[in-house]
Amino acid sequence: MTNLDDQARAILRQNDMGGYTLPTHGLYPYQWNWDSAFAAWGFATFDNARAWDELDTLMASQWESGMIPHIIFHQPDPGYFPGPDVWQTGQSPATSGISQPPIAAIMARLIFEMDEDAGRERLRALYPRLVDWHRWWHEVRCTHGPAAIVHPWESGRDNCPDWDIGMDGVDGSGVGPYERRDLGHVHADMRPTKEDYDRYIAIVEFGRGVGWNDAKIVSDGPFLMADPGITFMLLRAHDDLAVLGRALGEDVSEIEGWATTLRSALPLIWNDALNAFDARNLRNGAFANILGSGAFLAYLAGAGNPQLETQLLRAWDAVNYGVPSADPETASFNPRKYWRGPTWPVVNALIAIGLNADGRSDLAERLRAETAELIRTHGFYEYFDPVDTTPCGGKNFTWTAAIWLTWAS
Ligand code: 9WN
Repeated sequence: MTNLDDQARAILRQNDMGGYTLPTHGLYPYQWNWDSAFAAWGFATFDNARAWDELDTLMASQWESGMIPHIIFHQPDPGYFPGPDVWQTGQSPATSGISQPPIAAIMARLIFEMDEDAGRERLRALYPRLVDWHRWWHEVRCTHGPAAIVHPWESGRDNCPDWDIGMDGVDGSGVGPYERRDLGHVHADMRPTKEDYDRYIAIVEFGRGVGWNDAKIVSDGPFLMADPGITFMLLRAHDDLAVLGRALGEDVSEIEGWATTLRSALPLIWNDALNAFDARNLRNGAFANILGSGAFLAYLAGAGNPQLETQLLRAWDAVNYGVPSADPETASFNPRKYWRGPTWPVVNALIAIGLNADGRSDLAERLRAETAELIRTHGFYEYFDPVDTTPCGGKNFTWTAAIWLTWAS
């Protein structure tokens, strides 16, 4: 047991609001979808029951459609914009109107396999909600083949260059005055620009205007892009959900069918010109033509290949610590700007799980060691400059603490 282990556990406890965990106090004062799934994995290293509680509170926010929203606004907090008054989804508890990377089944499998006896009944209770969420992704968001996102926030990699071509088509000029709250917590140089925010809010206003009708948002919304990151996480999550279903004695043929269909769509997000998986604007078919860290989540879904490895090593070798969120050898790279270059411990962990499964334990170990050094040097920050290690974003961050306990230490 090291002092850092103690600190990581203390961060999970401090951010625990009683059944759900905040990403960090101040900057993110609500429950976020994929943050919560990582938190559950972290809790499982020292409190198995609390891990399942975290997944329960997350899945309890499920909409009738099956969607699990990206934010659950359990208690009002003026410290975050846009809050429930902007989203106006009519849910109870209040939630946002979009989703986030579907990693809950991936984490549920990891947690279940840490203690199957303790987890079996907890999993049994959760399983139908996971299936309904995956069905929502398949029926609502995989109609073009790969997984589509209707807002950059759904990707979890908010303002990465992958989305620039889609955001170009969003008109943010009609958005009324609003006050951002993130800039009171973190320096503007590290955060998305005002132009980005105007467009983010314009997309929210569209969803609100159509009463959060899924079909209308997909057919007519201002933004629709295929996300390689979510596609690979969903594919892995389908496979893991099928494993969990079999452990419970369930018929998993429907889930296996979703996975087969999604896997057959992967050629649609392979960009020959880039020699990598790439985001795609589903309104006109154009590729983003930019290498983002979402591409490397291919390993998580068993979809790595030699060309992708060449690209991974090129981007990774161009920095010093961790896989960069955007290609360091392009003009848009910025090592401290949100998702436009920095490295995220959680993304590194997912890539490493994939690399290990692909037989590249040497690369997985390199990624672990680099991530651990960032955390050891600076503490549990949200993300880091991959060139000079500068810690960025929120501190005492839940998912960084969780990743330390489960993978990086
Ligand atoms: C919008 C909570 C979330 C993460 C995302 C990260 C950031 C929110 C924001 O924080 O997004 O969802 O306001 O910037 O990009 O991945 O889940 O930690």
